[in-house]
Amino acid sequence: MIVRRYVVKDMPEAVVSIRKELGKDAVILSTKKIRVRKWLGLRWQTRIEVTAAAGSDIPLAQQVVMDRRNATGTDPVPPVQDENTRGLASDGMAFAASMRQAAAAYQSIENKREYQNVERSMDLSLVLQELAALKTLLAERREPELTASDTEGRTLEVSMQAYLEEEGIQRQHGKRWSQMVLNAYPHVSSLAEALPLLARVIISDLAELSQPAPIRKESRVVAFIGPTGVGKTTTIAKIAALHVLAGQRRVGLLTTDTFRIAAVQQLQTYAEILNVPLAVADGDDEVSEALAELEACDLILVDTAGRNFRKHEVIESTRRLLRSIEPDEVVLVLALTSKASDCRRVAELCKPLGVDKLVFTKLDETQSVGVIPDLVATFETPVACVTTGQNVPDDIDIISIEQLLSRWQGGEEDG
Ligand SMILES: Nc1nc2c(ncn2[C@@H]2O[C@H](COP(=O)(O)OP(=O)(O)OP(=O)(O)O)[C@@H](O)[C@H]2O)c(=O)[nH]1
Ligand SMILES: [Mg+2]
Repeated sequence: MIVRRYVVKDMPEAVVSIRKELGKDAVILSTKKIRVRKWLGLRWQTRIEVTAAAGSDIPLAQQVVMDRRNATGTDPVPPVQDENTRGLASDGMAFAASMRQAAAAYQSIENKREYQNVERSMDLSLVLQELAALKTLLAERREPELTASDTEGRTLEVSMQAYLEEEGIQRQHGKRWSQMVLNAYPHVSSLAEALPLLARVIISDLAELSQPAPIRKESRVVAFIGPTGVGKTTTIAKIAALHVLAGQRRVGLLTTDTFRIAAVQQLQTYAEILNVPLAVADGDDEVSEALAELEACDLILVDTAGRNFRKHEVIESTRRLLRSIEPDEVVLVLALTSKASDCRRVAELCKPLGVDKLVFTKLDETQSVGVIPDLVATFETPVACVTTGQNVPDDIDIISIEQLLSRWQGGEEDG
């Protein structure tokens, strides 16, 4: 027989702990009110000390509660302090009431009622959490057909999915990729072991799309679109600088961002440093004229104003703008510091505009890279490059998803 002592605020709390630790057949042997010191010993608070037991060698719970006698005559339960238990378990009434309270709370979770709307004390919400955990535990135990290794596999699957979700990967992919690891590597037993395998299955699942897709040699006009402040202009400056340094192509810059004060100035500064021409188009109707100014260039990088693509009119005006630019490639720039769900939404809204490639900026400001394979898989769009800081032209990488996911193997450093 196992005997445990609990110091709790009320009986529902005790019932939850006892059930969790000693099982559903545990019995309460004694209860008594005690006073404990709180707040660095400055205040006293009343608590209930509950002694419970579990094991095959104890009699029925009710008997024990009602009699409050040692069950076997040999068990080590301390003697019940009658003067303190009065009004609690001595007549079983208060205990029964507490049990009903706990059962009602349990039931309310079971029925998935919106308990947020019901006014509850902090204590009760703690009990509810405990009960929910207990319920999950019991539900898992209720599946006799699961073998130990099945259970292990499920736990690992849950850990993998939780990890991927935390990384910014939506559930549908997380589930599929975790399952692929378990199927392909049935002997894997820990998350640490599973992470490189997850990276491996993601890369094989993405196939060609996992390779970096820099601007194609044949592309002459490349337009960059994206939400405000994600780093479009800075990325364009970095890409322009790389091509200028490579010396293979005559680079020109075109900006259509006349919305923001100093936007033209920003690109003008880079153009001057790189010694490349800059054309400005103030509206769709000026685009062809601006492109004509850059006739001598064989790579034209087009900067656009950061927009809120959640607005229908923004999607429409971007569509008109792109139609006038007639780009060979459209690159959607997203910042890794944005919420994964927001990136996903923008990609979803922009994909119909003909997005060919993705660029992810601000890798230096985050540890999470999961949104990259997530979006690549969802939109079947490869990654042109990632950027890793504010320095032009250094902070840019044309990198594969395999290299990006190597971070999951504990190789990455903070900051
Ligand atoms: N940490 C970090 N900051 C970056 C990166 N790329 C750009 N930035 C910074 O992000 C800020 C916005 O960059 P811009 O290039 O002006 O962004 P944008 O998308 O052109 O902005 P709008 O044109 O206003 O929509 C600047 O402070 C950049 O220095 C990056 O990879 N890492
Ligand atoms: Mg800009």
